Formats: sequence, C-alpha cells, structure tokens
Amino acid sequence: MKKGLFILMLIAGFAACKQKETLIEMKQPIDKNATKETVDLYNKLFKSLDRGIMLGHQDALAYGHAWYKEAGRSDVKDVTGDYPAVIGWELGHVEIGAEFNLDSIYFSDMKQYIKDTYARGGITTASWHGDNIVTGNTAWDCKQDSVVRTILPNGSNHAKYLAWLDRVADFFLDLKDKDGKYIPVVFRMYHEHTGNWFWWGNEQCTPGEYKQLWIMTVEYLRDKKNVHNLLYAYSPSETQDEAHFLERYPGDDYVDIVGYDSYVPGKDSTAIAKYKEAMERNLKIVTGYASKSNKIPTIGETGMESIPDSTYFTQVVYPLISQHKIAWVLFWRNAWKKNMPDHFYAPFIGHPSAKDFVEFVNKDNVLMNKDIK
Ligand code: BMA
Repeated sequence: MKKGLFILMLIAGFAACKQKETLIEMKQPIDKNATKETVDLYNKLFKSLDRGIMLGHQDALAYGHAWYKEAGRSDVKDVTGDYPAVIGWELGHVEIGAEFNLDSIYFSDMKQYIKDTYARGGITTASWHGDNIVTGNTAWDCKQDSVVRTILPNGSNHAKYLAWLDRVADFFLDLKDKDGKYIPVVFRMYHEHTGNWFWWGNEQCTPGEYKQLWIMTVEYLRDKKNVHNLLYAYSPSETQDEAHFLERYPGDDYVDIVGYDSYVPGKDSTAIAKYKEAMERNLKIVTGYASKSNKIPTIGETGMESIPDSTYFTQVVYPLISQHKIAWVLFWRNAWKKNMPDHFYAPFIGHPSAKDFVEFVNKDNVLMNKDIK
C-alpha cells in the first residue's frame, strides 16, 4: 500500500473513532427530533452535575419583594451580585389565551425574560398551573375526580384541551434567540401530583389516568405540534420511597429530568426537622432513580416561606443538598403584591437571611449564572 494512502486511511479511522466517541457520549432527550440546542442543554446538565448545584429562583426577573417590572432587576441579583443560573416561570392562563399569567406577568414580558436569560447563558424552566377545564376555576379546584378523564382521548373535553395545548405549544414555539433558533426550556408539567391539591392530583385521577395525561401531552406537543425545544421534567411532591415516586411515573421514554417539590412545613424548628427528614429521603429517591435511569436529578421547588431562620441556606439547605449530585435547587417566588408580604423564598436587600444567602451562593459547588456560561 502506498504510504500516502495508508496515512489517509489512518486519519479516516481516527476521525470515525472520534465521531463514534462523541455520539456515544452525547445523551439524547426523549424527543429524538429535539433541536441541537435542546440536546446541548441536556448534555450541559449532565456535565454540570460534576461541577455543582445550580441556584434557581422562580419569576426572578419579573418582580420581587415589593417591586414589579424593573428592567434588569432580580432580588437574588440585588443580594448576591449575579442572576440565578436557573429561572422558573409559570404558564398558568396561557391555555385560555390570557395576556398575563396567574401571577400577573405578561406573557410577552416572560418571553423577553427567557430570551435575556438564554442570551446570558442561563437556563429556563416552566411550570403550568393550568385551569380546571371542567369548572373553569383554577388548578386548585380539585373537588372532582373526573377532570383528567374528560381530557383523555374520547373524553368530553378532549378537543377543548388540545386547543389549550395548542396555546402552550405556541408559547414555546415563540421562544427564539437572536439568530432565530428555538430556545430550549425544561417543561415541569403536572407537578406535585402525589399530593391532592390540583385537578391532576392523586385523589383526582388514577395512576393510569395520570400517566395517560402525561403521555398524551408529550406526544401532542412533540409529535403533532412539532415542539422540539423541550426537556420534560417529572416533579411529584414529597414521596415515601421509590415505589411511591414511580407509582404515577409515565416511563423513562417520556421523562428527561426527575425531581421533587418540598417546603418547610411551618416556621419553627419542628418544621425544619420534618423538612430535613423529607429532603434527605427525597434526595435519595430522586438521585437514586436518576442514576439508574440516566436522567437528570433536580429539586423542582423548595423553600421556607419568609425565611424566619436566618441561617436556613447554609445550615439547613446546604448540608442536605451538598451530599448529592443534583442539577439545581429552585427556590420559589418572591411575591410582589402588597397582600402577600410574607410570600417570599429568597432574601431581598435588608432581610436577616441575606448574609447567609450570600455565603451559600459563594460555596464552590453552588452555581450562579456566571458559573454556567
Ligand atoms: C403558589 C403560590 C401562588 C402562585 C402559584 C403559581 O405556590 O406562590 O401564589 O399563584 O404558586 O405561581
């Protein structure tokens, strides 16, 4: 064989190996047609597990404690100097074609905040407290046990619900970056379903019905509406063990990210003790299942309302989460309305827990926006 040809073959061989290696290394989300940016985000999340835990805050850019819509502002940034790495948004009322969500954020503003976050290298996740389609009341109207059944194929509200999903799809399809590419989003839908406070809860539908609702939604958004910029996150409220966690799990083919929601159930030390116990248990369940099934583990929502314990972040949360590899911990929103002065989960300037929060975000393994660019 000519020397030149041999060298060429050698190079081609190396290139093929390299390509195969890259293919093997790349994790694929459940959407086989996911956009490149969505696959990249999924892989970025896997890589970030070795670096630390990203800090998340719900509604971070739209408002904060006692302020609403101030360009560039965020309570977390006011206190720490940087934006959270993960920002959560709430889609409730997008389904009915409203201009603003159930916490008074204009969807047009939300889209801009998501674009700004992406441009900064941050990550967006969305929850959806969609209305009760039977009564027209909120997601918390859970007196019936038949809402999900009416939504499933052949149900009396199936067609109407698909029209609601059309609006959800339109929202996601309207998220494009400056180059016109779809912005990837983590969709944490039908959450806290092991509780009984939403129409999709555990007393409101059977495990089979819940799984069908989930699968129907994924297949409709992905296969009918061609939404390919989503990663799907499964996030029950606290569960007792893996069997409980999986009782309503729609299957590995329908979930990219697993997590749970857990809050301090009160303001005193007894509540904190209960929280620690629930967090430890749920962190084990979620990280255990994630590593078995090759999914990303997260804490979907958490916090201590009004943070009465000024060392909550370094003394309660940090010792719990730093034992585990999880992609992020998302603290719930800081309400802006005057009638909800105690409804906040991250400190604002002047709050007694602000110093502790700064110490928390400065830990090497707690990641802010600047750490994940
Ligand atoms: C709940 C509360 C409500 C809010 C809802 C959806 O936990 O914060 O005030 O409307 O989430 O964001």
